Amino acid sequence: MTASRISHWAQQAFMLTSLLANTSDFAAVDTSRTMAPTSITSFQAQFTVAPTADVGAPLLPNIEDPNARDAQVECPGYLATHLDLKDCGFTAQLSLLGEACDVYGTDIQDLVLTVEHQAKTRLHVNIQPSHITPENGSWYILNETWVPAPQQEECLDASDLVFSWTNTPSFGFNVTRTSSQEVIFSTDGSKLIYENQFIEFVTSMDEGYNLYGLGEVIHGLRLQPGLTRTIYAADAGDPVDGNIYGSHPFYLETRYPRVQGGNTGSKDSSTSHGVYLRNAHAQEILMHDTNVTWRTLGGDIDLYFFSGPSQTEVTSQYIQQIGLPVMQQYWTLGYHQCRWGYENWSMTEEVVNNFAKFEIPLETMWNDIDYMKGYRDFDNDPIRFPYDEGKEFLDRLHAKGQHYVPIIDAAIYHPNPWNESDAYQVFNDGNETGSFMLNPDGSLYIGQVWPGFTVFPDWMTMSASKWWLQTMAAWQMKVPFDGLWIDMNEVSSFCVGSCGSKNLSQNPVHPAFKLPGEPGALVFEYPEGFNITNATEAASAQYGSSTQAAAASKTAGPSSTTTDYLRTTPIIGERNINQPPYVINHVHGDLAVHATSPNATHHNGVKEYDVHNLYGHQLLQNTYRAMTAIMPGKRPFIIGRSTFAGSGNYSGHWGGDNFSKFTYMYFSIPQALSMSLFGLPMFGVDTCGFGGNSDEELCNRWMMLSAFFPFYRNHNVLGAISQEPYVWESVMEATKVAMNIRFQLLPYMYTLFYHAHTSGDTVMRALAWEFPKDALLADADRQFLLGSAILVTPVLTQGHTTVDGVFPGLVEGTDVYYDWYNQSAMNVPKKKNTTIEAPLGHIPVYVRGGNILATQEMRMTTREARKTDWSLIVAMDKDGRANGTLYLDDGVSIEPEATKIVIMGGQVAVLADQARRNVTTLRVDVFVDGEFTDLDLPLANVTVLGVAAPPASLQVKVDKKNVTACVEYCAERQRLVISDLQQVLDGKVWRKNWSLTL
Ligand code: MIG
Repeated sequence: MTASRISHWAQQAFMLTSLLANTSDFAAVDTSRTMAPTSITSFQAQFTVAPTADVGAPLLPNIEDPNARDAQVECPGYLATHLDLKDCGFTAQLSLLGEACDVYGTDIQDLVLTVEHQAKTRLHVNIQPSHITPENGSWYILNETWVPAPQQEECLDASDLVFSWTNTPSFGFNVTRTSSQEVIFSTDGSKLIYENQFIEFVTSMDEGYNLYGLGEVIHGLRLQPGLTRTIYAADAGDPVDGNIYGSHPFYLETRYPRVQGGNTGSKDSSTSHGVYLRNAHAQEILMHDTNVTWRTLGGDIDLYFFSGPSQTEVTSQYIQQIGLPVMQQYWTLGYHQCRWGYENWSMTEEVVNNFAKFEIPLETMWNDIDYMKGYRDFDNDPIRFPYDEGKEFLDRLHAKGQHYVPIIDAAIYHPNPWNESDAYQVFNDGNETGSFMLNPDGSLYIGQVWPGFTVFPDWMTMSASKWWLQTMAAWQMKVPFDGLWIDMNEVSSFCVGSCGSKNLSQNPVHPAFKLPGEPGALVFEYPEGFNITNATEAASAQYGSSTQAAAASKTAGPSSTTTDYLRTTPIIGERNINQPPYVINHVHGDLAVHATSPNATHHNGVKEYDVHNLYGHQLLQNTYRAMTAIMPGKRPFIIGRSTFAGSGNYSGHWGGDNFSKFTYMYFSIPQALSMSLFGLPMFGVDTCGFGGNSDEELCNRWMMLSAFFPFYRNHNVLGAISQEPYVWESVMEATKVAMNIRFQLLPYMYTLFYHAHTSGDTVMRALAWEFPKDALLADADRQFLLGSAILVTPVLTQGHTTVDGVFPGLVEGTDVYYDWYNQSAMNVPKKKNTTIEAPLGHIPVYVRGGNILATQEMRMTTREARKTDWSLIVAMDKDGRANGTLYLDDGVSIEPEATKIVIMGGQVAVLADQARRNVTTLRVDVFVDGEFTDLDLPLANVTVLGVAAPPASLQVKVDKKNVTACVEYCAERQRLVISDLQQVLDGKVWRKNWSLTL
């Protein structure tokens, strides 16, 4: 494995993960502790696929191969000639500067370089073969239909990014940001390698560089030298540092000014830029101490540079090009309950009822693959999830303002042609319309997933889109869902190649591994420290763990010294797409393992090899289109697993199969912050953990932490002990405390989504992005901000009752913070890192001075919460000022009939009264723009934080007229509360502009 800074515990987690991966995606069940019965669907009489079906060729990843050829040493590089000036840039020819090296493919003699100054802050550099013909044709150049290409905008003389190049010793180029006189990208002194199955370019970096992005990966926010980022969509249960579900070939680099004697307290901001390689092939980015080496297995070099110069600007420049995040419906910000193992309608409804009984808000109930008949999409199990019973349940759910989201898998069951009772109309419809992927010989590509042997929709045909829409629309009539959860879209297949082609008579087959809960399945682990916090339970669980360890060591495989690895020698002019000569460090080894194989063929002739990373994205696009047709005018709510650059334009995302470990609770923060960079703000992870059993302490901490993530869902693997928030009393109490804050912040979160949706702002933010001068925050990822106003500092370690955190700008005197709970300003600590009391059940949350939050109250659903009175929290900055924005609309429509933007400003001033005592005057101004009126509810109270002296008068005035209200000043907390305001403004707070003075 690649060395990384992530310490000991993370590496252990990785070992755990890879061991579990050997037994499929999840661990197994200790039946003695199972609270939720496992799925009833029986496989007993079925044919079980041999485990060898999912074993590929033995391959040694290139980065671990001591004998790997080094293209930089062996290859000649290129020479640029025939410069041709264009309106906003130029083109040139690149020709091979010597004999071909053909290291991992066939060298291309002639290339075309195109440079375009697309906008003041964006430069486009493209290199591709000069002749692309079907004969030499190994290039799949990414089609703009699938992934939009940023376009030429204004043609400016003075662009911020300048391209320069050299031919000595071979072609290399620099990108310089003129405003800061910085070279932000430089391939100078390295060689360009361009082969049919291997492209390499190298950019030099300053030591200690700060690089972010290049997802999807389970890693700290800042990526360190030594790490190799492999990008190849994989159904893999969150292995640390490995390639997982999504593909985001984009990075943000931040440079801090060098200051004598340390970096903190610089007067100057850091500068940041972004680099996007618009390429969907398997990629590997090697992070070395002083360079970053980028490799890809095909396509072209299609680079976009974003000049920033702040992190915030880079992100929005990038997100605006790949596609702005979809606006979410308001209710999607409510709480979601899910698990694998809610095995029938009544069990599902019982969970809903439990939430009501324990008075815990529940917005949305989810079902996993349990609801399906034999794991077939769009087909409910007639006994456990019949349609009529479901309709009645969903009617009751909807009447209470709650929602329903079921799972949909990517693969479609292929019925057994020799068994009439196995018929499956969804398959027939898709098959008749040519909607499924093929083998190179034109026959159906048949892999294997949960239902047995399956086919895979071909998103490169229009017929698949149509079939998907019609099938989904028909099913929605039977199961009136409100959103969809898209799983397995990497696209996952449990066997190598078209393994079902000759075996359909065996269908439905059982997967090669045991499902959790089946006899012989492995035993679940517990979170770190479980043996301390749950001594009795731990003793009885111990037998299980040792069984698991024994089983795991058996599956660990032969040691690397004895393995004969397959090495592919490139054949000139030919591509070997099944075994490419360059071996990426793929978590599943062979590209064909646990996914459709690279030779799976689309109806337009394109091979999966060239578009594998797009499969998930295209499925999300098609689901979005289908949902807009089924529910016209409504914003589709989709949570998808495999994503590509731009998927946020259609969908949200969850973190995939994490584990019930404190380690994974920590990783949820950097994963979320990376998703912010990728334009996927609707993100959250399986709260309390997916794989393994959770426990009271972990679930308590996690339910509180996730309350501050945009997507808030508790989800659990089949067979693990229950982990709904009411399972443990302390977890329930903690959940309510955190939810109470979340509900108050919902209007603020929704407003953040509006800004994300309209201008590419982020919702969850890294500290570094809000405080760009402070180099010490470059890798801060154990805390985060929600927008610019809310700082969250969670406990992420087992057994701890305090947490060390920073209050950026507090020591420096630029910022103030107010404790959410007692509303007092934080004292300035002696050192930056402050130890904060955080017993179980408490999550430290702060309001950053300078912000005004418009809040509402907690109710059991967002529908009810939206009917509650408004309040303002006015948190003053060090100069006694604050401001804020509120966005309002119907919370549902893609194009709302009316919207409203409220701008709020506040100010306090301290002056001496006649008795020479210090007194405060207050002014709050509200400006209203827009016609939306549905939420014209009363203002209840205004809480002003950071008021150093008592008010000069107790007479509140609104628009200069005296009004009746209560005024309370608490000197101890420096807090002023104006309450009982319901009668003022005719009880309609956002109807028109107003100002309040005191
Ligand atoms: O291979 O549908 O990530 O959330 O519970 C496992 C069953 C399939 C993987 C998803 C997980 C879901 C599970 N699925």
